[in-house]
Amino acid sequence: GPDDVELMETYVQEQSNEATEWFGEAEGMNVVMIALESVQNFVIDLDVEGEEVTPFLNRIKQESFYFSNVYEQTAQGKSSDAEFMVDTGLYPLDGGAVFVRRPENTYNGLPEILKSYQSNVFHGNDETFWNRSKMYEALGYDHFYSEKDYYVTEENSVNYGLKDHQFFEQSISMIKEMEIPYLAKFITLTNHFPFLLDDEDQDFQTNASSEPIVNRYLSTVHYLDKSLESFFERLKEEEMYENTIFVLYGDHYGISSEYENGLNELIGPSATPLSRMENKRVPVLIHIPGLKGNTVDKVAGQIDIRATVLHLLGEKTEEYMSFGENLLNENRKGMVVFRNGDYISESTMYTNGQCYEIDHGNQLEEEECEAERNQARDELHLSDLVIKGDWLRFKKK
Ligand code: GP9
Repeated sequence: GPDDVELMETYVQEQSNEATEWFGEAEGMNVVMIALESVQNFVIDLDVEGEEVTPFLNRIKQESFYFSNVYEQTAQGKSSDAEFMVDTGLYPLDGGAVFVRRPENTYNGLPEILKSYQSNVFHGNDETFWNRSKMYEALGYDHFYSEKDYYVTEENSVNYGLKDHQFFEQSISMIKEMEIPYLAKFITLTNHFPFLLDDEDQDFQTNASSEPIVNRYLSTVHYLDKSLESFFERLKEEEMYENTIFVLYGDHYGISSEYENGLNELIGPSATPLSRMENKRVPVLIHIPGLKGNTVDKVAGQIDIRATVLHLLGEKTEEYMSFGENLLNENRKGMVVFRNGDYISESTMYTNGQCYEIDHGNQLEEEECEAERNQARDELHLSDLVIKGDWLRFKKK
């Protein structure tokens, strides 16, 4: 009830929300969010047989805030869990997808916080996938452009649906319809397991790995990177690039542990608990035209994206319940909680029932991880209470 809400508020205020020189840097700007389907961080700056896998991302990160040490925290809801964290700053559920199980809740979603913004979502798959159309209403989105709003044919589709390049191209006229300022969220699709591409879209083929899935993954990541490049070019042509803050994030792994050996052939070294953990990293970039940005290497999670974006937009994050921290605050603690209760911090991590030190990778006594494990448990428990009890209905802003 309302008392519990107060408890949660106290918790939220304890999170570090210090001012930084970047507070309000993007105030009033349009927000373009792009979910990068299955993009893991290892592809960034990766060179395969003399060719960059993601030349566009590698270049744009030089003029962006690039968060190089962000761990994905999704659970069974995969892509939808990533969206959920970005929009609400809450953890996904431990079983099932929160998008499917809790579409009737009140959430202080990003679209609700950004009251003066028109907020639309763009995605080339069916609107019922992950129960998106229902959940977007709960999150406060004004409109959802899904498969039925695009021109989709056999030729311009692959795997789950509309090819990314077409998806972005056709979205241009839809963005033009939006009132300024807007929040436009794009969810890409082509780089999805089992990573299929038509011959005409192939311009990065490799046998660098003995695992075909890994090779195909590199091709579809490269295709996504190229689609992003054309999207940015088109936005510039249409004068929709300036005055916009771009938020790009990888949603979850593409190469599951099953294909890990094929991955290690490319990125080495042979699998250790830490390197296996590091495979959970996804790229997060925030690009504001004309701003240099910088690279932030401190440990972070997807749950922190929302607080960081709100900070740049000049919104005081401590007013909103969230488990995220502003990633631009150098004094933040830097700890990532995973849905199964594992965690990683700057100094230690807990995974597969073992506590480890980060610097040397050696195993530690259980107690060395106990304080953080308790914190992880508390955060997950509080987040579950908020969702399962629909607490935010008491706090509608
Ligand atoms: C489907 C797409 C993929 O529309 O977002 O979802 P995933 O399988 O990656 O969770």
